[in-house]
Amino acid sequence: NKTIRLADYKPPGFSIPRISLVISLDRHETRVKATLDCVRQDVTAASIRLDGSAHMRLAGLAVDGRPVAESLYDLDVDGLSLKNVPDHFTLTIDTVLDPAANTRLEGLYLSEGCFCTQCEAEGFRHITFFPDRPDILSLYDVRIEASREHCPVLLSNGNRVESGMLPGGRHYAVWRDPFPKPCYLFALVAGDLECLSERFVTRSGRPVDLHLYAKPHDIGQCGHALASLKRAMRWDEDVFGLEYDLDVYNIVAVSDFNMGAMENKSLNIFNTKFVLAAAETATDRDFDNVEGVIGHEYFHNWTGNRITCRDWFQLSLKEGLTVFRDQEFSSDMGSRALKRLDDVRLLRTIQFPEDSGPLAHPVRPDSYVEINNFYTATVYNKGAEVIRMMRHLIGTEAFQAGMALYIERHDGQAVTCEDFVRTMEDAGGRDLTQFRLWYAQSGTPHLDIRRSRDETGMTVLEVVQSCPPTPGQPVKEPFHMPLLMDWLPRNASDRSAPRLVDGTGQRLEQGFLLELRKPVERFVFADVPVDAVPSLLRGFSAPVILKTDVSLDDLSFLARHDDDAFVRFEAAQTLGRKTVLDRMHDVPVGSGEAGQALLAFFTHLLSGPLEDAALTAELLSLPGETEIGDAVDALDPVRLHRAREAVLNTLAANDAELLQASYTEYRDRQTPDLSSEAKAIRRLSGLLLSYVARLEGGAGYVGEHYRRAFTMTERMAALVEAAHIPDHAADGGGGGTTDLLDDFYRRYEEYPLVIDKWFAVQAQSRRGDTLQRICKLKEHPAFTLHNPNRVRAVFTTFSMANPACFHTGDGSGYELLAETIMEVDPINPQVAARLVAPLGRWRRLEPTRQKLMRAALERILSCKSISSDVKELVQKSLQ
Ligand code: B3K
Ligand code: ZN
Repeated sequence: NKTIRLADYKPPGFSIPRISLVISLDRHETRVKATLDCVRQDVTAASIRLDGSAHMRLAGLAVDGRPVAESLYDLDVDGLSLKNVPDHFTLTIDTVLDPAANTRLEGLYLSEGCFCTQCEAEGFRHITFFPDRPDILSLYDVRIEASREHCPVLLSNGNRVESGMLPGGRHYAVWRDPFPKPCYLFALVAGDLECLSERFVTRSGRPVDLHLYAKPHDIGQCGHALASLKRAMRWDEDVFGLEYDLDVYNIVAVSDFNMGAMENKSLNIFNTKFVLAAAETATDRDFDNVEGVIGHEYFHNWTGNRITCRDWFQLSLKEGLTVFRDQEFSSDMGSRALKRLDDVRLLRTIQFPEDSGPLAHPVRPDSYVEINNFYTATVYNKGAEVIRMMRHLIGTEAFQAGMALYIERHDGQAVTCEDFVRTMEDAGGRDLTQFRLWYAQSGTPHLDIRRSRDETGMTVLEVVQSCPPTPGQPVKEPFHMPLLMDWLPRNASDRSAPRLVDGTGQRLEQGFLLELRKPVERFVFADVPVDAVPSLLRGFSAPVILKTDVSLDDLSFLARHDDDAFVRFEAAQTLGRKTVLDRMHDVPVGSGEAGQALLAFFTHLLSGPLEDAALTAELLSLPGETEIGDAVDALDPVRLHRAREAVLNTLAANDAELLQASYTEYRDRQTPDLSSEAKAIRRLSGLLLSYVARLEGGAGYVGEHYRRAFTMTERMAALVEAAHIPDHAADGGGGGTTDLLDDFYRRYEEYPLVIDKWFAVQAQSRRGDTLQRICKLKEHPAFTLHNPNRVRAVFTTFSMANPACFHTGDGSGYELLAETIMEVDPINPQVAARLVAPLGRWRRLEPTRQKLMRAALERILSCKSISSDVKELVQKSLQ
């Protein structure tokens, strides 16, 4: 298992301007004939190297039509080298594959009888021998042959240029893609699928046929995805001036898929989870996720496909940028403020822990063993934050001009993150030399901000930045970053206008945009009212961990009055965080200062008119255990869990009547539609239910909520609560775990995505016997280790979203996860590797759990046939 390094990058020795594929599909014996037009680029390259894999058989090799003697090529487990080739030649390669045996879901495989492919990052090498790297762009011509009965639909990239019948009940279709593309964007689908179609007319008047393919029983749930696609196409034209470039856009939904979706040129392949959505079977969040992922894959057509990555170290070039684009899209389609809070939460619960643990890596990694292990929250979500910070620093207008310049300069090329930053630098007329450290340095920076008054009455803000060591990077250089802030007068009628008189920054509409560059920066303001409260890191302007000297009193003020949703939310979260930590150190909620402030804030929120239901739901939520635990040394997660539970119970009891009244009010105001108002009301009533469920008679509310549910959002809100209630505590009114879970299962047996939810709520349960129940779920007839969604529903949920259960004191949670990883690994190494991260968190834990967790990792490592995917992560986790 070799380490690949960015420093070793070399341009390809040969280009392959054209490739033609003839693929004759068969479940067990698919034949692929590849014809490659090869042109020497590097005169010193004597031989051509083609990547391959042990999962296919080489059945023929010819140069310019003449079979190559065995002595003239070297075949090994991961490819073949062909010596003494001419400057320009045609290479013909025959391979034979067994798609039905492909459980790795990489390359060509079967999902419920439908042939499909996944080639990013390095799946194409499992289909034919090829220099499998993103900087080789080729024109594809693809002929697919298959049984007419089993595969009436035959799809590949580009346009269908021919089709017809073949003897023996078979037929064929020929697809030609007019755009050169890297092989990771190749795709093929063949199966018995139904289709939902629409037409989109681009702003320059070109009609595009949109087709969404799914299994016949799923097609009724595809409308929202198709409508989302149209919105995404229009949005990219309106916001970035980017138009779709082909006559057809196909999306196929399959149940067995390693990731969310894949942006193959004009033939996106999706996990059904991000396509199917109907109010009875999908939650509001599912609807939003479908829209976001449909948008994401569509936006890749420009940022990813037309302009692609030179090598996989540049993955964030397309992923960070495309996540940024999909976030903007979702913000424009729904609520910008709420979308930002969701994105911040994801960063804090997944990316920050990654960045402070053994798997920390820069947005542009310098080395990898398995590239699939680098499709991470750091590359994707921190990558998007890096783009957003650039926009803050150069300004929105310059950023938009930079995007246009990027497309103009690099369309049709395979480029680097450096190329992107240089374009932004040119467009903004700014030097981003220091800013580039965001691509190279890992770790989450910490900001410590203090305010003071100097002798002349000026207000001084001192900002100290630091970044803890991460693997391979013991010492960090300071980052260049935007800190958006403002001064909030205590008295709303105060008309004073603070001015920045010293320090780099400018006054914008949303506040002061301060620029940090040095380890310590001082900003001096004039005309700041004495009692003004600093509103810091507005909109979460940089992905940092913030520490301030803002008092509890000021936090209470910000939580009530700030006009920036993030700052408001963060002030409330800080009160919550402090209260939970106090409680963990045995300070009763009602007697600690933070606790008192939190209780008062809750009462204030619940007794006033609730202006914005969705934001109120956010303000009434406590930060999660993972997020709070991330700041605790020698953590005992069970102790933290109990403390947080105690705080929640106290909050519920303290405002029992108000909660019950608000809950009933909002429950009764629910309507089954998908308007943002209806969604906000469902969100708040679900949150309120989680509090009233803690009160005397709570199970009754839960049962009632479940029975009255019109939408999956309501039903799930109830089911999540029901799953926490131990059997014996149910009130007989049918609010208990077993009744509702059984009912749910019976109702939705035919809907795998809903059954995933059924598995997940149980894996997330606070019940004391959850671990035993998970072991039983593993034996359930509907459970399978072969379907990634199902594996994640149980094991990602349990290990990432149920700390108290995962971290049981005897280490049995760790063992269960380790065992599962070892079982999944031979089936699907990518899915197995994605389960490893929680076991890498041992350094944060108290000594006993540290030992137990390390033992679980050692156990995996001692397993003889472990994949390189899992091995890389386990080894790093142990370091
Ligand atoms: N680009 C794909 C991810 C492919 C994952 C390969 N292991 C999905 C996306 O980011 O759009
Ligand atoms: Zn992507």
